[in-house]
Amino acid sequence: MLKKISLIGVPTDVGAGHRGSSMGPEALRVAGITQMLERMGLEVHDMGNLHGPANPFTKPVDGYRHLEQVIEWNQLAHDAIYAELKRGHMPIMLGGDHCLGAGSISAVARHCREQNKELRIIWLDAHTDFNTAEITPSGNMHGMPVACLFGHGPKALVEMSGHVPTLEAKNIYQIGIRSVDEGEKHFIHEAGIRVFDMRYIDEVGMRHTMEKALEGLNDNIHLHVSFDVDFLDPEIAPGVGTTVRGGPNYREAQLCMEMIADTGRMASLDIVELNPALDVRNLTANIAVELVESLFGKNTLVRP
Ligand code: 6HN
Ligand code: MN
Ligand code: MN
Ligand code: MN
Repeated sequence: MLKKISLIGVPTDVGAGHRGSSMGPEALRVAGITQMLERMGLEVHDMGNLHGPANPFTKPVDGYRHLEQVIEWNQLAHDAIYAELKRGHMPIMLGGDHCLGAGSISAVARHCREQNKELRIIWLDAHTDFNTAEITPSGNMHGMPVACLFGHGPKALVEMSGHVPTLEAKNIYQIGIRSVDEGEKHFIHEAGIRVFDMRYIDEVGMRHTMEKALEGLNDNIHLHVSFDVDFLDPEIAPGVGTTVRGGPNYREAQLCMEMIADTGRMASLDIVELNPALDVRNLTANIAVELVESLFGKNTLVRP
């Protein structure tokens, strides 16, 4: 079966503390994401970029920076991704900062509800993104999408999927975590989210970690991958706004992607937080494209 892919560029950095992830979609195109997917035998529809409000680059108000713009961009992303799912395409969101995870996953959840499918999110990130206006250290809304999806946050985001909460603990696995804010720690624990942090990966390895995160997948589960590029160790991926040392190295990241590919079940994908303004000769964009190639099964061989 020929899989039809829709690339949706969402060029904004309204949720971040640094300017520049608005250039992410173009950097991924320059790194050859379309040609790579075509080489994999996929039919690629590049839908171009969405158009939304500019970044006013103002200070947080009541715990939220750029709330209005964040809502607008998320609604645009939600609508575009939902439309692609509805016509049977696999959407790949080219971000943009990770605040867009709220809109993207809301669209996927809406679609799953209509199709009577279960949803499983693999959240690849250095951060848990579980802040709220009350506990955020920065006011930056790219640190809040998971909390919004769990029903904690501004009404427009919390309700975007048409069902509150959009996600429950059983729907999400977080992998690669190594930076959790004080308030987030308690909150994550209370919510019961399975967090496979770097300590866990150090102790049991990426293989065992991914076996756990992918166990029990079946025909009735829609697998969504939310790939925050700061998941990767900054030595291989410096082009992000919020680098945290001690992430997966190149091979660990490849193994993670390859094991997802082996399931054959990925049905939607976000690539977020790539910041070309902080990158070196588009290195991080190129690495991201290589990893996405593995997510689509590049290295799948018949094994002995
Ligand atoms: N991201 N936890 C920090 C904050 O400001 O809330 C960093 C969030 C980073 C978010 O990388 O998607
Ligand atoms: Mn930042
Ligand atoms: Mn993130
Ligand atoms: Mn992150």
